[in-house]
Amino acid sequence: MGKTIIVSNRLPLRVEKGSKGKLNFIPSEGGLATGLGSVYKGGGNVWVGWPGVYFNKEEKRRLTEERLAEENMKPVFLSKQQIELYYEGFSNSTLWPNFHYFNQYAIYKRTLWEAFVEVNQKFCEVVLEMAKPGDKIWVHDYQLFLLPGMIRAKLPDISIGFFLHIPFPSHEVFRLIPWRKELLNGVLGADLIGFHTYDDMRHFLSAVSRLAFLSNQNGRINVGNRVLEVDAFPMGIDYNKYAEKAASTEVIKNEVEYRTSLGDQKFVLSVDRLDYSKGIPNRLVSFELFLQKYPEFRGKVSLILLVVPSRDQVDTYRELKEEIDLLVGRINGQFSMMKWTPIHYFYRSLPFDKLSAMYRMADVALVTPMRDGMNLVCKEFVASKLDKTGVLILSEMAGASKELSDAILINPNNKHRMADALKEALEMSVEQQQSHMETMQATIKRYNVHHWVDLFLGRLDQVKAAQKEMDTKNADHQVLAAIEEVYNKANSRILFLDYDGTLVGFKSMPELAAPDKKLKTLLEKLAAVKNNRVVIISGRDHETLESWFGDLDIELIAEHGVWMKRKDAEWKLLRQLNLDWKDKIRPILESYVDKTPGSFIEEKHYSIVWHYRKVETGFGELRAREIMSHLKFFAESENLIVLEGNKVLEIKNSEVNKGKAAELWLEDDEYGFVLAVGDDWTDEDTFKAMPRDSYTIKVGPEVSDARYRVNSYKEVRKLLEKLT
Ligand code: ADQ
Repeated sequence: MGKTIIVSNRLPLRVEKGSKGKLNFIPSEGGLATGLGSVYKGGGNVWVGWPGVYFNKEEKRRLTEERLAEENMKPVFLSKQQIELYYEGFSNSTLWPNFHYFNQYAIYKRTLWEAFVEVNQKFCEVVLEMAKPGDKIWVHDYQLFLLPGMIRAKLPDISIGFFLHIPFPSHEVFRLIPWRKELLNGVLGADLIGFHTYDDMRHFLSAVSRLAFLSNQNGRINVGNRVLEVDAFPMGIDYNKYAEKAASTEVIKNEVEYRTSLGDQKFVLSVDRLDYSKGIPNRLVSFELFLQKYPEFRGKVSLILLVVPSRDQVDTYRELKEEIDLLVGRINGQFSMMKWTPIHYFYRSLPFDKLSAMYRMADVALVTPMRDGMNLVCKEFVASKLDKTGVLILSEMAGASKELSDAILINPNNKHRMADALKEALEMSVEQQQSHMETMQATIKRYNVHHWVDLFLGRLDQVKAAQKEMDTKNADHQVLAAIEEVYNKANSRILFLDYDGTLVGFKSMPELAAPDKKLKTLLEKLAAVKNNRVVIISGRDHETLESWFGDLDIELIAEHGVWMKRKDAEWKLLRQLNLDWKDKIRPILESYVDKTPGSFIEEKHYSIVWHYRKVETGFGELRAREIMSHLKFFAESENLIVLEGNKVLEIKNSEVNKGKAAELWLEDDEYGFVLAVGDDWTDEDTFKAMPRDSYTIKVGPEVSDARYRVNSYKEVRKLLEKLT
C-alpha cells in the first residue's frame, strides 16, 4: 500500500511569527482539516500546501525540517507576487466569480493565467519530490485545477482524485474563460473528479463534451486509454464535534452571558465569510423589509450578523464591506430603540466555543447565499441544536439545499419571500420545528465528513482497480507476438474485420468513409497470403461494400449478415425476410428528422438507420432516447431490435446479427487461426460466436467480451500489416 498525499492551496494550519523569530502554529479548525485529519496524520501520509505567510530563507528551512515534517505537512513556499497573481488574481478574480455566476467581477488577464500555470507547476514539483508509483494523491479545489494533469504527465499510472469545493457553472458561463480548454484538460488528468451536487457534475460533463469533445457514459469518460469517473460527493461536517461542543459547559456559559446582555428576545443568525457570493446585502435588505412589513416583531427579534474578514485586499471585497457597513447603519439608524438594536454586527472570526454558543442561541439561521458550492454553516447550525428546536431558512442556490429539503427553502433574489419566511420561521410551532430538525439531523449525522472522506477515497481505489483490470486486456507487444506466432503456424486462417471504426476512423457522413488506397493494398496483401480468408463484416449495405471492395479477393458480409458474398461467388441473401415493418417505422423516424436538425435517415435493405453525428451535442442523445422509448413496444411485437451504435440508431430484424453470419463461415473449415476485430456493440455478437481459442479484439475502451483491446483503427492496421 502506498501513501496518501493531500494537496490544497493552504496547509491546515496558521503560522504566526512571534518575537525573536519564534514561529507559532495554530492548527486549523476548518471542516476539511478535521475531515482529513485521520488521513494525513497517519503513517507516511502527508499534506502539501502553502503555509500562508512569507518567510526568509532560514525560516523556510527551519519550518520545513523541524516543525512541518513532524506534523506530516510539506510546504509550498510562494512569493508575495505569486500570491497576488495566482491566488488573489486568477483563482479569486477569474475562477471564483465565473464559477459563482458573478461574471461582472471576472477578470480575464494573461499575466494572471501565466502565474496560475506557474504556481500549479510549483505544487507539482513539490508533489513529485515525494510521490511514488502506488501512492494516492487527492487534490482539492479550483486553485489547483491544472495540477492533476501536470502530475499525470510525469506519473502516468498514479492514482489521482480531485474535489471541487465550489459550484461548477453551466458550460455557457464556463466557456467565457479564455483558457477553458486548458483548465478542462488539466483536471481531466484525475482518475476521479468529485463535486458537491449532481447539478455541478452535470454542468461539468456538458462542458467536457462541448469543449473537450469527450462524451461520457454515466459519468465515465475515456481520456486516451484511461477511464476516469465523475460523481457527486456532498461534503458533510464533523457532526459529533459540533453536537458535543454545543453540550459543553463553557458553551452553555457563553450562551447565558449573551442572553443576559441582550435581554429577552429572539435571535436570527447570519454567519459567513465576507464574499459577494454569500448574498449578505440581500439578506440585510430582506431583514429591513421584514421589520417594515411586520412591525409587531420590532423590539422582539434581532439579527446577529457575523462576517469573517476574507480577501479584503481585493477591491470588490472592500466595496462589499462598505455596502454592508452602510446597510447595517441604515437599518439600525431607522429602527433602533433604547433597549433594542435590530442588528448586532461583528466583523471578525469567532473562536469555536463562541460560534457554538451563537448556534445554540439562534432561533433561526438565515443562510441565503446567491451561490454556494455546499455551505457548511447551515449544517453546523443543525448539528448544534440539541433540543431540536430552531428553524433553518436556506437558499436554493446552496449545494446543501439538495440534502436539506426540510429547511424553509428560498430564492435569495426574492426579498419579499425571505421577509415572509422569517415571519413563518419565528411563528413555527415547537412540534413542527422539532420534526424538521430531526430529519435534517439524521441526514447530516449519517453523511458526515468522515463518511465523505471514506466514500471518496474508497471510490478512487475502485476506479483504479477497474483501470488495472482493463489494462490486462491491452494487446501489448507480448500479445501481438503470440498472435503472430499462432498465425504463422496455422495452415488455415480466417480473419473477421468490422469496417467503420475498426479499419477506418469515423466521418461526418457515412459515404465519406470510403477505404483509402493504403487500406485496400493492405487487405489485398493479406488476402493473398496462402490459406488466408479475409472477411469484412459490416453493417453497411451490400452495394456500398461491393463498390468499395468488389475488386478485391476478399469476402463480404453486409447489413449485419443479411447479405453475404463468398470468394468467387455472387452476393447471396441470408433468406427472405419480412419487410412490412419498414413502412411503419419510416414515418416515425421522419418525424424525428423533422424536429432534429442535422439528423438524417439512411435506408438499407433490411434495416433503417437514424444518424445524429451532426446534431447539437446532447440534443441528439436526447432524441435517440426518445426514439428508443417510442419504439420499445412496437419493436418487440414486430420482432425487431433497436441497436445503439456510435451516434446512430439502427432498427433491424432481430434474427439477423453478425455472430450468426460469422458462424456460417466457421462451419466451412477447421481453422488453426481465428481473428475477429470490431469496435461497437454489434461486433459483440461476432466475438461471442467465435471458438474459445480465437483472438477477439475490441477497438476502444468500452466494456467488451473480446479477449483483448486496442485503442484505435490505426493499431488494427499495424497488426494486420504484420500479418502480411
Ligand atoms: P466557504 O465559502 O468558506 O467554503 P462554508 O462552507 O459555509 O463556506 O464554510 C465556512 C466555515 O467558516 C464554516 O465552517 C464556519 O463555521 C466558519 N465561519 C464562518 N463564520 C465564522 C465566524 N465569524 N467565526 C468563526 N468561524 C466562522 C467553501 C465553499 C463552500 C463549501 C466549503 C466546503 O464556498 O460552498 O461548503 O468550501 O467544501
